[in-house]
Amino acid sequence: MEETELQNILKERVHQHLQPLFQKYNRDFRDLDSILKWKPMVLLIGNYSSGKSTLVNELAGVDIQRTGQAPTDDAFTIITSDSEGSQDKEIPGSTLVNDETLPFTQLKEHGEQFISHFRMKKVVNPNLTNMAIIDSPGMLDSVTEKDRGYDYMAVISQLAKLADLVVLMFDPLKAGTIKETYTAIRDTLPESAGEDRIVFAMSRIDECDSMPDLVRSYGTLCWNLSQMTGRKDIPHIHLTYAPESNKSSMDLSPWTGERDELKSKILNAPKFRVYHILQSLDRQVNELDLTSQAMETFSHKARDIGFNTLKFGTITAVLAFFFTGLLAKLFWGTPAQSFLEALLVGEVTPSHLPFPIAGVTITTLISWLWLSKWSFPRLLKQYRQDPESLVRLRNQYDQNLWHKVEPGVRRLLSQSHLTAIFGCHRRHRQKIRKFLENDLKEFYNKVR
Ligand SMILES: Nc1nc2c(ncn2[C@@H]2O[C@H](COP(=O)(O)OP(=O)(O)OP(=O)(O)O)[C@@H](O)[C@H]2O)c(=O)[nH]1
Ligand SMILES: [Mg+2]
Repeated sequence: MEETELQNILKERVHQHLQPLFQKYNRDFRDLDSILKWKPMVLLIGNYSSGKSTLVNELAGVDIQRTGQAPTDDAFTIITSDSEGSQDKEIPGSTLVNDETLPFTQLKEHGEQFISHFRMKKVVNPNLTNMAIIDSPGMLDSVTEKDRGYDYMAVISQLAKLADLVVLMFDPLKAGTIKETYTAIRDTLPESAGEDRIVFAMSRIDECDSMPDLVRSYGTLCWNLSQMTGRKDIPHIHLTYAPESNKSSMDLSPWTGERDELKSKILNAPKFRVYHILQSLDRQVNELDLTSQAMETFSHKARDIGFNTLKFGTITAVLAFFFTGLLAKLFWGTPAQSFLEALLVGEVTPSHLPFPIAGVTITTLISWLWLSKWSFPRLLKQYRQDPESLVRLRNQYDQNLWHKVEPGVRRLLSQSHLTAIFGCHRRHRQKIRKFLENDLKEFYNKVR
């Protein structure tokens, strides 16, 4: 089955079965919704002047992006082609963030400054009909978020979540020493893109004077990467150069294939699309499952205390019905004949009923107050302080998921009322489990 067809089926199922449950548990559906929309994407990020736009132009087949030494481009540009073959069409950020059919509506929150640095350019290129490449402003050392006027790292993070492949580009002159690159690798990317979706490249290797110079640059980048990622193994770094800019006197033939390999990885990104959606779904639906598990346990505990109060309340109400009149007679001498005495001699009249009815009303009221003002609030307080005891965390994966969902569960608990007793979380949870165990597996098998 074709990827686009699979994506459409997935989209329909997710909207039909999961969206209402995301809403029910107050979970943000927008990330999932965004990646189900539109076409596959590749995000190009990295140091300024590392050759991102040069690579984009090569892939697009036209010089659509401005290139130059020094930080050249300060915009996020989506390059794509459409089936109508519209060319040289530039769509401004304000249109992109307001178009519900595109996955960029969430970016609106970054404000005017960002929107004016966001655009889409259409080219005519069959390779880009079913995908888009996002060229980004180069990472710098000196700017602060304030200088850019928007939260650059947050934008990178959101785009990396959407992208099926993130290409991180370096160059030999600044082999990983840029502050923003450091932040991206250390904090931003691990949150938004799995390791398997990140590709590392060092371009402009033709600018190395000699082989020892290249080896030194490569070594520096490896060292810096290991410091930033905390990984012991060094990921594959594509050493590449733009053939038309080649200034080297060295023999670069051993690396001629690397640029082709990088380009083919980028152009093959649509193949990872469904897998990327499934990975996101897997994580988010498991988070939803953990949330519903916590709420199911809470409802269960609330039902337990509700049931106990009902049991105790019923017994005391029955006792109160028979004995209130007798007790009143013993303590206050009224009524002259209690309901129980009248019952034993078989002479019950309506005049014997006020005391039993009063007894039942008072015990019912006390039971209700006990439940609503004491035992339920106490239960709520206990789990608000320790929501983790509502779930069973079997392994590190569950622990990580819990870390993400805990604030949401706390919020749900703080909005909980006595009606939690009637919560039908078990049914919701069954639906979620069914999606994880049947639908998701079925799709994984299809893309395998
Ligand atoms: N020698 C050489 N020059 C290159 C190579 N790739 C790009 N350049 C040149 O390096 C300069 C920077 O390239 P860009 O493609 O503009 O780099 P960028 O990463 O898009 O830069 P910003 O948009 O400013 O972040 C340009 O003058 C390119 O012509 C290469 O492989 N070798
Ligand atoms: Mg550029």
